Amino acid sequence: MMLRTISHVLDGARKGARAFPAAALVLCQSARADEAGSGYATPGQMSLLHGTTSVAEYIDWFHNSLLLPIITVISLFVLGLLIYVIVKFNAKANPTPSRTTHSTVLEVAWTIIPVLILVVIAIPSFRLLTMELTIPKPDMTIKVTGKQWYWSYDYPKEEGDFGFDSFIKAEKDLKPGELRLLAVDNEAVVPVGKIVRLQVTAADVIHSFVIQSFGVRIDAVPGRLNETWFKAEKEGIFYGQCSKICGKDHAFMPIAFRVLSQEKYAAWVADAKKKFASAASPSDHAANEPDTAAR
Ligand SMILES: [Cu+2]
Repeated sequence: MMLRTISHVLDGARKGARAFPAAALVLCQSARADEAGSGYATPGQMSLLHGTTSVAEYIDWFHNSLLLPIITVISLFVLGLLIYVIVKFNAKANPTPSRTTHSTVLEVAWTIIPVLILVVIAIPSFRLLTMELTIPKPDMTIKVTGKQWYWSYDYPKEEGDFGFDSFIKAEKDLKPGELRLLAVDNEAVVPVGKIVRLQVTAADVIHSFVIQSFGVRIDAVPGRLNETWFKAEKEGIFYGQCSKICGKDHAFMPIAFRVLSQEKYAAWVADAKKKFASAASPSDHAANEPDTAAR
């Protein structure tokens, strides 16, 4: 009951915070610059990538509207205290210092207030964790395998039964509009508005599968199948990167997910079944890996 009341208050604060014209928030908003469906950082961007799933939007709100204002107020408060002490209590201004060692009121206050702040942060934080960890009934599943240094995607029987490797595109192969260090030869493709369950693992060392715009961050651990999910609300191309130092080409194993309408997705699956059917297993073409082609 109390939790519900607090979460109502937070919802109100959330709406209020959206309209609150604090400088920091304005900065974040303008940096985002309405890049519809852009799943990558733009020059001069501040703050997080704009989310395209409910989880990513919640992360956005949690950071921009709750954590950022709290840390700003705390930092300014501490700065104010420091300046006050420096001016008011330096040896010149205050030659005979007070001998006070205890103040019950102060001690209770500096214990209780931080606890309350942490509780305010903890409630939406746990709610976010619940959103991330409770996987709704999926419409489809994709298996993602992190490898040194590329990703493999496997679409199970229900989705066409094929798999492929996804390598970074070398700079010389980039077509106009493709992004250096983010474009890949084979993008993973998913339909818009569908709940996609990701099963993430690794073949060699620990990697981490991260797509900021989807609010997805999960470790890829050899011998373990981790699960997460997302439901992309708009079409477009969304990029991510490996986020666990995994060896020399850690920085050159981008993740690219293309979100398409249901019809376009079906057409892609039909194509992909033919294109990737010849490879018995995705890792079979490991022989022609463009290993360090990125540089
Ligand atoms: Cu990696």
